[in-house]
Amino acid sequence: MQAAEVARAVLATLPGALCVSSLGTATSALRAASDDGPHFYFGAAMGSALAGALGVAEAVPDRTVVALLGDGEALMGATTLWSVAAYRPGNLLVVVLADGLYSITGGQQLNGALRFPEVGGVLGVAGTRAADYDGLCGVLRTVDRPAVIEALVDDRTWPGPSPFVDPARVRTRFEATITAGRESGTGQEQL
Ligand SMILES: Cc1ncc(C[n+]2csc(CCOP(=O)(O)OP(=O)(O)O)c2C)c(N)n1
Repeated sequence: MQAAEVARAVLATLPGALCVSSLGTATSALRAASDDGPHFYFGAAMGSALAGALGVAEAVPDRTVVALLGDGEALMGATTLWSVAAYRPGNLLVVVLADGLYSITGGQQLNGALRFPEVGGVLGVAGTRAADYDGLCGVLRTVDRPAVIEALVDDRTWPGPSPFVDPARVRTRFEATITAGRESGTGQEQL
């Protein structure tokens, strides 16, 4: 899969989800797949995106929350998986773009295998892998929550839009989306 296909699978399968993307490819992919929709894009703060998503999941328990993470990011912020295991938010899905590289800084290789599903299993968090678009859609529909999913990215086509975002604009749009969902009662169908 390409990173943008992973993001498209998330949006197609969970159309009302609140998405949080990590810096780099994940943010570019989510922007590409959603036509720069009002998601929570991290443009920096490597290692923080899962903590951010966990906070959103706790603050907005009636919406599905998806953390779309680069694999370098996921490793750097991996300790948050222990918090996910402790709080067990039933609305949180973690999707790791598993390409084995720190792409945005020049394609350096990550050390060793990722093993997020196995780590999830040890912690009591559902964990699985998906190698193609249809498989990923099926997993997103059916996996227990919280879950950590490794999505295989073996086509490293750059998604397109810049991963550098205006944090104030990101926050304002994201908050407005949550408020609008509360007022209209939409976005809750996916729980
Ligand atoms: C604490 C910290 N260390 C290093 C960096 C430099 N850096 C920015 S993005 C990145 C790679 C992120 O890797 P991954 O999450 O796999 O995303 P991708 O490169 O594929 O977009 C690195 C090392 C940083 N921003 N912050």
